[in-house]
Amino acid sequence: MYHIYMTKYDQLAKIFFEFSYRDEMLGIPFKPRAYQLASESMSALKNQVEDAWHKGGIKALKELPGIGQSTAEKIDEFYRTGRIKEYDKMKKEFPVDIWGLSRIEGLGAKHILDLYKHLKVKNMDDLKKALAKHKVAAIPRWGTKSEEKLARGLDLMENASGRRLLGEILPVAEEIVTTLKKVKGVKHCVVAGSIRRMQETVGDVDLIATTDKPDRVMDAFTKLPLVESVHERGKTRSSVRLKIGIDADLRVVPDKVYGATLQYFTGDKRHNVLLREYALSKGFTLSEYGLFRRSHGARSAKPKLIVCKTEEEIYTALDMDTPPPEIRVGDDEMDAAREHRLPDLIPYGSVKGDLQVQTDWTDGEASIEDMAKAAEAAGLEYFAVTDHTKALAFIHGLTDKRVIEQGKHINQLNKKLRGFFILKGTECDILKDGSLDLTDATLAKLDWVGVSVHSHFNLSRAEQTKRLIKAIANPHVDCVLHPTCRLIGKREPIDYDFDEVLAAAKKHRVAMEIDSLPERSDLNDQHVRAAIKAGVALVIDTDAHAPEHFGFIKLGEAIARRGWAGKSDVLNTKSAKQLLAYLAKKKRT
Ligand code: DGT
Ligand code: CA
Ligand code: CA
Ligand code: ZN
Repeated sequence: MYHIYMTKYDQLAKIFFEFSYRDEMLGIPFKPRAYQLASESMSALKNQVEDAWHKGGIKALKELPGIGQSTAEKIDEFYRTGRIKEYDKMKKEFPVDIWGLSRIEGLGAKHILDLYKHLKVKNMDDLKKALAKHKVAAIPRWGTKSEEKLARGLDLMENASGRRLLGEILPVAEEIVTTLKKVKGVKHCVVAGSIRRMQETVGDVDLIATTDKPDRVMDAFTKLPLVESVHERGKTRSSVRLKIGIDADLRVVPDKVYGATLQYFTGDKRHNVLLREYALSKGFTLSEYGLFRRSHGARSAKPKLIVCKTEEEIYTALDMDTPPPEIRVGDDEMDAAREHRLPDLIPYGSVKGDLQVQTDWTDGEASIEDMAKAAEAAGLEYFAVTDHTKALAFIHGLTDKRVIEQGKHINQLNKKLRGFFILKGTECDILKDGSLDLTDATLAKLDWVGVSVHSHFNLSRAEQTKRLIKAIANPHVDCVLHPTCRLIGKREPIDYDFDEVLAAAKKHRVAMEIDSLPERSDLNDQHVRAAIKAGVALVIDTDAHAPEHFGFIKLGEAIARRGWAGKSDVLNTKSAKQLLAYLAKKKRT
C-alpha cells in the first residue's frame, strides 16, 4: 500500500476494496458490501474526504455517503498516522496484491484465495508463471476450463488497458446502433457508458436496447459482420469482441425500465454513487434495476418500482434537473442539478467555421478549393487556411513570401466561391524564445493569426510559461492552437503555468483553441472550464489535414460541453461577418 504515486483517497479506496475481498474470503456476511461502498465513496469524493476529516474528524466523516463508524475510524487513523494497523497486519498474513489481481474479469475473492493457498500466487507475475506451466488446472475444483477462462481474462485485461480514442470508436458504435434499430421489435437502441458521455478515450462499447423479443436483437448483435468473437450470449446481456479490437456489451431490458437502465449504464460510476446516495436520502433506492420508493408503514412491504421510461423521469422524481451525459462526472454537476442551475451547454452543430485547416500548400492532402467544398458539405460556412510556417522545414512550412502569395490566391477563390468564405490565416510557429516565425508586417495582412508550439517541448516550466506569454503579447495574435501539445498515449502536455498563460490571454484578448483531432483533444475539459472562469474566449477547430476530417468538429463540441461551455463562450459560433467584425474591433481598441 502506501504507494507514493497514489493520492490518499485512492489509497483509501484500495485499502477498503482489499478489506472487502478479505471479508468475503473469510465468509463474513454483510461486511464486504460495507467496505465496497466505502471504497466507492473514496473514489467518488476524492479530496472532500480529507476536507471533512480536517473540519470535523470522525463525526464529519460519518456524515459522508457510504461511511460508518468503523470505516470512519480507519480513515481517521490513516490521516493521523499515514497507516492503518489492521491493514498492515492483513498484508503480513496475506501478502497478495488483491487490488491488482481483481482487475481480471471473473477473478473473485475466493479464486484469489485458492491461487495463493495452492500455488503461492501473490501478484500478476506469479499468476502468469503459474498459467504458463498449466498449474492452475490442478487446483481442486478448477480444471482446464477454468484455467483457460482465467488466461483469457488476463489477455483481455492486458489488451483492454490500452484505452481507445473516442474519435476512432464512436463511428463504429453509431453503425451498430443503426443496424440494431432496424431489428423487428426493437423500440430503443442507444450507446451508453463513456461513449455517451463523449469521454476522450473509451474502454469498451456499452449498448442498450429495449424489446419484448430479446432473442432477435441478440442474434443480430452477435452476428454483426463487425464482430470477431462472442464472449457470451444471454437473454439480457451479450458481450462480443469487435474486429477493431475492443469489446462491446449489449443489454436488453423491457421498456418500463429503459430510463433507469440508460441512467445507470451511462455513468460515470462516481455520478451514480452520488446519485444513489442522494436517492437514499430522499426515501428511494436506485440501481440498474430501477428507482424504487421505500415504504414507510408496513415493514414487510416491498419497495415499489417507479416506472421511468426516460432518464428525465428519474431525475425529476428526485427533484433534480437532468445533467447532460457529458458533465456526469460525480462532481459539482450534482449540486447544479439539485439547485436547478445547470449550464446551457453549447449545442452540437453550433460551430459555423473552422479556424485551423491545413492544405496542400504544406502538409495537408487537398487543395484549398477542395477543402472548402468538403467543409461546406460538412455544414460549415467558412474556414481559415492555417498552413504551418517555415520553422517546420520538413513539411515545407510557408515563408513570409509564400504566405502573401497564398493570401492573393485566397482573394481570387473568394470571388469565385458562392456561400462559403475563406479567411486568410496561419498556424505560425512559436520559436524557442517566444518570438514568432513570420514578421509583424506579414501577420498584419492576415484575418486570423493562430500560434502554436512544435519544438522545444521540454523547456523548464518557467521558460515555457515565459515563451507562451511572449507569443500571446504580440498584438497580431488571435489564438493559441492546440495549447498543451499533448498527444494521447504518445506525448505528455508541455509544462507551463496554465493560469498565468490564461491571464495573459485574457489581457491580450487571445483565444484558446479546442483542437478536435482525436489524439489531440487539446484543450481538454478541465482546461476549458479554467479558460471560461478566466474570461478567455474559446475556439473549436478540427485541425483538418484532409477533407474527411471536418467530421471531427462534433468531438471538439463535446469537449466544450464537458467543460461547461455555452455557445457564447466559443468565438466561431459567430458567422464569418460577425467574427471579422469582432477581430477588427479587437485591433482598433
Ligand atoms: P470505460 O468503459 O472505461 O470507458 O468507462 P464506462 O464509464 O463506460 O464504464 P463501464 O463500461 O465499466 O460501465 C458502464 C457504466 O456502468 C458506468 O459508466 C457506470 C455503470 N457502472 C459500472 N460499474 C459500476 C459500479 O460498480 N457501480 C455503479 N454505481 N455504476 C457502475
Ligand atoms: Ca464502457
Ligand atoms: Ca462496459
Ligand atoms: Zn500544429
